[in-house]
Amino acid sequence: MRLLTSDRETYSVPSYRFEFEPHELDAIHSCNAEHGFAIVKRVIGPEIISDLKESIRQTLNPKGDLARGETRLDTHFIEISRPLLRLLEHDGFMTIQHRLLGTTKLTVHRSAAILKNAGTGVGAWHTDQSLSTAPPVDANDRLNRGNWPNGMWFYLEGTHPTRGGLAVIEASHRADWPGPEGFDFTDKNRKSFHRRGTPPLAYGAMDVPGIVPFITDPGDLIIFADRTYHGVFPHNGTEARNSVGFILRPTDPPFPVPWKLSDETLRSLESVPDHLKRYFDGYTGLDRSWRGSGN
Ligand SMILES: O=C(O)CCC(=O)C(=O)O
Ligand SMILES: [Fe+2]
Repeated sequence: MRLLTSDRETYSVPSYRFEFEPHELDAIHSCNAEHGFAIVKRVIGPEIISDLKESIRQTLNPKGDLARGETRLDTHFIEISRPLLRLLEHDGFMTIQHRLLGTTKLTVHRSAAILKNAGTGVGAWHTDQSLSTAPPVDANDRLNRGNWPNGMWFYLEGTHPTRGGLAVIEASHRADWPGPEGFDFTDKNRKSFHRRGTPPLAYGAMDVPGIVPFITDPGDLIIFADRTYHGVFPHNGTEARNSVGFILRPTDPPFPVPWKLSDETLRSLESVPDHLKRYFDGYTGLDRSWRGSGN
């Protein structure tokens, strides 16, 4: 057990290895399968990092008016970001995707850019996965029903508990995970958990048993499994935090969705270079206005 000291608290972190070099494909896959997460060091270099940051700036903060404590999110980033699109040509990144997904025939599933300024509070604990068996309520609920990793993130300043860093709970991806000791799930779909005896609201403190706070460098890839629970530390740093998520899925079997691609999405797909078009075979986009009948 190593001890990690952040500004206010000291955490113990796992003694097993969870950081890998890009070529350690089997170890990356096994770590994610066994513990629910893995970090791959130095996947992308400084040029791609700065291109991605610039692309986030143009998309989320073109006027430079991001307020202190503000977070902005874009969920169709692959449709507007050339640097993100170019990751589909990046051997190191794609080889990891191939190993995790078990095939080279891949489709873009979803993408995100997040810009989080200093002064933001905790991002409450949750799983991205929809564990509902009812019909989906919205597009996120539909898209988050696959068994591929839900976390494929680059935190472009690196991540650290003192400045909006990501943390996961080890082994929380397992179907029989009972929740952290002393906590109950908030609802039947297990979206989050709360301390037993308190109201069933998503837990918003970073003192959960099993927490693994990440400390990464700018080019590192953070992987977590479909169901892995994660939370975000308050951002007590000085600079805005840039992160991008890029999730692919096997092209087969098809992943039908009940909404249509928007005209805007169709237009942006036309400008995808021919040799990358195959990654958009079955691309669904994300219609934020679509509502389903589930609950
Ligand atoms: O902003 C982060 O660090 C995590 C974001 C997240 O968990 C999500 O978008 O589902
Ligand atoms: Fe999440």
